[in-house]
Amino acid sequence: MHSVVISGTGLYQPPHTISNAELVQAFNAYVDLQNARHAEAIAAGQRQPLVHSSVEFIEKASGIKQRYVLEKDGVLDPTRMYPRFKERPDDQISLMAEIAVDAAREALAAAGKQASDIDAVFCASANMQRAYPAMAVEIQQALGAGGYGFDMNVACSSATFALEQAFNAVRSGASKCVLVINPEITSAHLEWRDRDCHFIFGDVCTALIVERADLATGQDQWEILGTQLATQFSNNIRNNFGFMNRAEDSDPLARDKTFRQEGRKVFKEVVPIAAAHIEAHLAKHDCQPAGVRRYWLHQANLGMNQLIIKKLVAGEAGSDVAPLILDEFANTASAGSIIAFHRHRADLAAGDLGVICSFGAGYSVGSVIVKKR
Ligand code: CO8
Repeated sequence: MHSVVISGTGLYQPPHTISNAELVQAFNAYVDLQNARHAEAIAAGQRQPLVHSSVEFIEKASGIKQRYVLEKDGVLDPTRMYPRFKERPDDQISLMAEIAVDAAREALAAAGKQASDIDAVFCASANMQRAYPAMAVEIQQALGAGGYGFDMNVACSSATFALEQAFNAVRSGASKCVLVINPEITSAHLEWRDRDCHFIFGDVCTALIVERADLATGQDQWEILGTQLATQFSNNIRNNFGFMNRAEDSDPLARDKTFRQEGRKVFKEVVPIAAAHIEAHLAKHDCQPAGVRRYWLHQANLGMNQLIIKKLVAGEAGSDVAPLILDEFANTASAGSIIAFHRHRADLAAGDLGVICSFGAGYSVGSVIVKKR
């Protein structure tokens, strides 16, 4: 078995931000339009009026202050409330692959590697732009990488689940250098007209280079000590969009064809699952939670991360031990813990231990224990 390192990371950050104030203004304008349109039915008691959103609620309930998006005008148009992307011809690179190539180039440069050094590409993300050809194969071709590629989806845990596949491929000798890439265009599958969740997500792409330690030449290397994945079925986070919709004669714009969740239940059920998962994984490596220098947690909700860190080390999220990026990026599905790792690791010293952990729909939880070399 070979030792395996993460030797480079990359981040594609979309060009537009939407502040909570902008988001709430657009949402409330949509609510007013809808209520005016259905005024008679509302007055007759046949329909409930829609209710305004508020910046105070969003910041208190989630910790999110803004999000990056690839397209802003469509989202903020109260007569539309979703992004406006142009359909691309088959001979043009897809939007998912385009942002992936950008993040991948940064990760390659950080690792001191050429695209031709890559012999596997795992495109792991909460939603895929199309069924086939795989985005991973498109990214492989656009970069000029070798080997093979495939797409995989485990919702918010896609990145950690892909890291385990990369770890296994490299340590077994099947691959030398794997690109794990997480293009998350959440704006296209968020229901921006739903007050309960319209503030939750943002767009981004992260990239990781996972390679054999004896072949790594980059300045910043993180040995992967172990990975642990778990799933447990739950309907509390769900999206019924899929290739069967047409054959089922279902409405492609129906509410269940975009992200929906029972946020309170998710919060309550996932926090103990994630904390116990991390603790058990560390125990397998004879480590105590307090011996971990940094936790790069999934970035869905400030309160969830506070509770997990309190359970693990009696500490606080948003501190040195568990940095937050969700205030700036919102929930970026599988990319959140990787953005935290990308942004907040330069100050750690050789020998320091860290844990990357994701949790989300499925339910799914994935943890990766790393040591700075
Ligand atoms: N403005 C003002 N008030 C509001 C708003 C709003 N926007 N929304 C709700 N309220 C009100 C409610 O009406 C309610 O009022 P009342 O008490 O009078 O009934 C009150 O605020 C409280 O509402 P909630 O109980 O819903 O609020 P919470 O405190 O639970 O906070 C959260 C809501 C922030 C959603 C919280 O529950 C949470 O973050 N839960 C965890 C969510 C989570 O981590 N989900 C993970 C899903 S991500 C994943 O796995 C990937 C999926 C694939 C990606 C898809 C991309 C699109």
